[in-house]
Amino acid sequence: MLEKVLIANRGEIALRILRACRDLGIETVAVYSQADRDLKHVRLADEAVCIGPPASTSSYLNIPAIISAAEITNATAIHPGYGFLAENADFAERIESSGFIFVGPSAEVIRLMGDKVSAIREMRAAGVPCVPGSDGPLDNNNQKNLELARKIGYPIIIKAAGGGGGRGMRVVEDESELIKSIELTQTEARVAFNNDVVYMEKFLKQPRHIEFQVLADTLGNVIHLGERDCSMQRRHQKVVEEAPAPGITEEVRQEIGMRCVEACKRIGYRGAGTFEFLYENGEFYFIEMNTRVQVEHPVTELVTGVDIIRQQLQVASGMPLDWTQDRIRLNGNAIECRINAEDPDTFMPSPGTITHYHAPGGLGVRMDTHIYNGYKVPPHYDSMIGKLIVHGRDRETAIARMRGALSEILVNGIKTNILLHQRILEDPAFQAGGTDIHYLEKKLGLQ
Ligand code: MV4
Repeated sequence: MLEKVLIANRGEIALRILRACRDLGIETVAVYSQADRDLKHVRLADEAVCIGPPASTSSYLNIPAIISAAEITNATAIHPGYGFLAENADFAERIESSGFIFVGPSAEVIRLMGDKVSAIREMRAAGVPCVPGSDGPLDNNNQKNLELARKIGYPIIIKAAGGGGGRGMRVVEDESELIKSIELTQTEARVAFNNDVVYMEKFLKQPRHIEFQVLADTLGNVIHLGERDCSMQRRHQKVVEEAPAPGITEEVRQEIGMRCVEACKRIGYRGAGTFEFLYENGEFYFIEMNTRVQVEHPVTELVTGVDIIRQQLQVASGMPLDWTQDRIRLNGNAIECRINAEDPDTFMPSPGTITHYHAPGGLGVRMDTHIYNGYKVPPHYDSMIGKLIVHGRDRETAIARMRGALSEILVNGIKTNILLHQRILEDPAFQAGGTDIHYLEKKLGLQ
């Protein structure tokens, strides 16, 4: 097993990783910025190292500072969590070349999936269903691009190979805007990602966002843990997630899940990963792969019973997965509400001191958070301060538990989005299940 893990992250996920290490008897090193001295996991870690000023670029994104912290504490491995450097192939490479274990896939695979064009090429070759499109980079042959778009049918979407998560894309409604849109997306991509490669896809108008969780070890074993529905989002920020996705049959789940497993085997994947799909009219279309653990992993943990972070740590040490596919059964439903420190009207971050915090509780209620009475939410980072996750034997039970938990939770001193969650939980379309990716923005626009 790994001896000492450096946690290269902050907030609730740093605490989540620390707890998994503690379960496994692994020593922990916390790294923190000057604004994060009072983080809960910094107190609980065996050792803690300040890696720089509050700005992320000087601390949690500072590769030499993090590697130095691993060196002075004799850490053996580094867990990146999500965000920050989690999908930075150079970070993974420098960790390994410095003699540490990176808790995640190889730098090569991170790079392969980070380039959306090569990711789609691999997935198509593995039999994963993809969006009809250019199947590769667009060249600057206007006639060819016009023909391709006409064949696919408008609207189409131009995406940057270096983009992802909603960055670097442009919808084209008709032929008259195509050439101009390709050039604009290329120019923006050159500036944003230092890579002007773009590709074309059919634009799906009202899809759902459904993603499959996979786990792979270094002995050739790969399993999937079913799917999550993350369609309830605003400006590419997920707000509520659930597992399983409403309306997906066990047969379809196994069909798509096995395609993801095959794709992992093909690319030599290691650790936890997520295949993102758009789902429309009963069809799945792969769009991106995330090579990290995700914020919403707990809903999958609650329906499968698999400790995903523990599996990441075990696989990184060379151990086999604890689970085989035939033992994975989905039990009931889980829902996660992301609790943000934000203004309920403007959605602007609302940092400050939490004067009173009361945690919700009871059977099937889990609160993943680093906050406590008197904790000061710093203004320098993401506004998410915790995740409330519930589990029930069916979706109705899970919804009832979430409504109860939301009515119990108290976060005073700062503004939060708890009221928004209560409104979503009361929404008839949410209660029916299966709303599309535009639903929440439309609902908010009408208020
Ligand atoms: C799309 C799409 C429609 N058609 N691709 C946005 C984030 C990035 N991961 C991919 N995105 C989209 N790609 C095709 N061919 C619509 C979106 C999209 C979206 C996807 C998932 C979750 C929320 C979204 C919000 C707006 C647009």
